[in-house]
Amino acid sequence: MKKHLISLFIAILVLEIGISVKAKNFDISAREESFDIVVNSKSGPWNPVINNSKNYIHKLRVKSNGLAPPTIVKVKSGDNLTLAYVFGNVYADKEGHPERKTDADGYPKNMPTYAGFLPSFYINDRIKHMALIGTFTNSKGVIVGSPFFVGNGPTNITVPEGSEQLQLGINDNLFRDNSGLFIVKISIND
Ligand SMILES: [Ca+2]
Repeated sequence: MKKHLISLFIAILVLEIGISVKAKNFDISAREESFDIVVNSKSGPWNPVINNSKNYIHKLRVKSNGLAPPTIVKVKSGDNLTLAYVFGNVYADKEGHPERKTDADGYPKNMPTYAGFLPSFYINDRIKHMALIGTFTNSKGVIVGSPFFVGNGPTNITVPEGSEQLQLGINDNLFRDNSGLFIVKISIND
């Protein structure tokens, strides 16, 4: 319970002081058993410039898109991770509108999206809008293996060879109108 209160405090802090659009880097080299991280609704799951073959930002919307970097967690290949949604909601647009609110599984029905591909286009088109997505990358942010659906989880996954980062973000393609965040628990070698 105490941990959840701390997470809630962090979430409120992030919302209040507006640092939410900045990348947050978490170093788990201390090998803690588990910890909670924040994934902001404006974070894409990978950098679409570095990974241009998996671009999800329409070329006419690059400058005004509002895309923020993913939440980045340093990892070690061979580690077994469990990712689980703890709490929080995000809105694709229209903040506060009940139909635009979802947890990390994404919208329960197909809702209209804006021009361009969603990140899920490169994984599985059935992944829902605003769902939580993960990918492993090398130290420069180049995708290793395939990005994957995380959702509410829990999702178990082994860090593949050659990857040094887990990146987490949202399945959307226009980020400036998003709001909210997810708190996600990461357990390592549990
Ligand atoms: Ca949006």
